[in-house]
Amino acid sequence: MRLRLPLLRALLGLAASVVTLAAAPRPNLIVILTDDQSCRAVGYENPEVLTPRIDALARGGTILTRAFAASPICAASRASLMTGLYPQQHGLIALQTAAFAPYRRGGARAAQALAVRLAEAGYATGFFGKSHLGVPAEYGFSAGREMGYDSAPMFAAAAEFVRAQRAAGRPYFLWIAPHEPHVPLYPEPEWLDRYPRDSVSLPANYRREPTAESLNNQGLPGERLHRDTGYRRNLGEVSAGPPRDEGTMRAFTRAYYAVTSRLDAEVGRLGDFLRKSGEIERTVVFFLSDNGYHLGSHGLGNKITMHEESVRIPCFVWGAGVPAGRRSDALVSSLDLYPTLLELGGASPPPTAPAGRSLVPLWTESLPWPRQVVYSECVGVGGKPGQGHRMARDQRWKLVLSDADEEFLFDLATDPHELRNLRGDASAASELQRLRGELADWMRQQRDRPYPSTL
Ligand SMILES: [Ca+2]
Repeated sequence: MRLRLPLLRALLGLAASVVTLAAAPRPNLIVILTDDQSCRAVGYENPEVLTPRIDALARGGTILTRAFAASPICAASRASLMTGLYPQQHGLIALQTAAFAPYRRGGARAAQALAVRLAEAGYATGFFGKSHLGVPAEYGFSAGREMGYDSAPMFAAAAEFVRAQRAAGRPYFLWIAPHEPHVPLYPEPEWLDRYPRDSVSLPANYRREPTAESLNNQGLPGERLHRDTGYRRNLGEVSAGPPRDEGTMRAFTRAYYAVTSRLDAEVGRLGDFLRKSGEIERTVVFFLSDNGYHLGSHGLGNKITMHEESVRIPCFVWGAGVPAGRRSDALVSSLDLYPTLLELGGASPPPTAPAGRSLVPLWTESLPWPRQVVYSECVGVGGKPGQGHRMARDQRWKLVLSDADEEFLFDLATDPHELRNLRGDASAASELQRLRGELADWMRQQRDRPYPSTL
């Protein structure tokens, strides 16, 4: 009998650890994904825009100041969030929603879908807002629906979903995707009036229209200068695309900020509910945008380019276990959301390894964040591969390669507005070589076209 005691103890110990694991609290997971929100449209980066509620939530958590979209275009970016893969891996390289079919119910890659993974891990799943990937129920969400431009009923339905899951005692994964501040911009007077006419400033790199460099090609042949003039339906018929004089650009930005403030009130209402109900103590909230927005920088509207204004996104994390009042300048990709949520939710690994890395160590460990270079791509605008740009960016330098075989190298420490291409500058030759190597390796992994040998 004595001989068996250690075995018994070991078994008891094992049983206890299994019980501990099973009882470990898993947080509820909420993602608030805004649409086309520039980093100029969060008050914690730009005091000119009034987002007091978003700012308060951000300061109550950890702000990720160097977060980048895997692709600065709506559907490709959203498909990356839902699959954990770069566009050239998942196949939805621009806006062609049909390319997401393999990730829908019955599709060959359906098990990769984020909501499917978390549902398998025991989470109730809910989706409220803009999908751009088809019906959310077909890619793993069991509650909610695609909803229109009015974010008030969207946030109300999301709060109702939270109440129902609380009552049922189930952990939940909630995705809220408001349309603001995507065009068309029609702010009500109560929001517009908060911004005195001509009060908004223009970016330091504002231009009336873009230069002809391929860097500023927004991807659609023949539409380089007028990518989104189809969106003249904004307040006062102001165009979202160039050319725009200073007055027009200010009027557009004013409307854009006003709808952002309207959204801010809804986000704040949800934040109040989570805090006052105590729900936030067992919930982690991620706030991010699917891409940035030009707002006249480089003479552009829209996004789609590898400029900072287009590819860098507002992003913060708030809630259970996340330190308050912190800013991190770690290089983060929107692709990191997927493995982060799987880790927090205790989900099993997906069929295809995610391209990002879990952000949890950013707030649980004091180790240095290992990523030295972050990548983004937008190579399929117009529905065809081979039109566009890809980027390798480290903490200081950015290299962009266009499909016209042009390279652009920026020193963000001395040129944060990306106005001087140092590609031919001898003093930056070693940086060019280094980032070329990084980008060429990454392009091989993505099965992108080969790095041009002539460069
Ligand atoms: Ca978008």
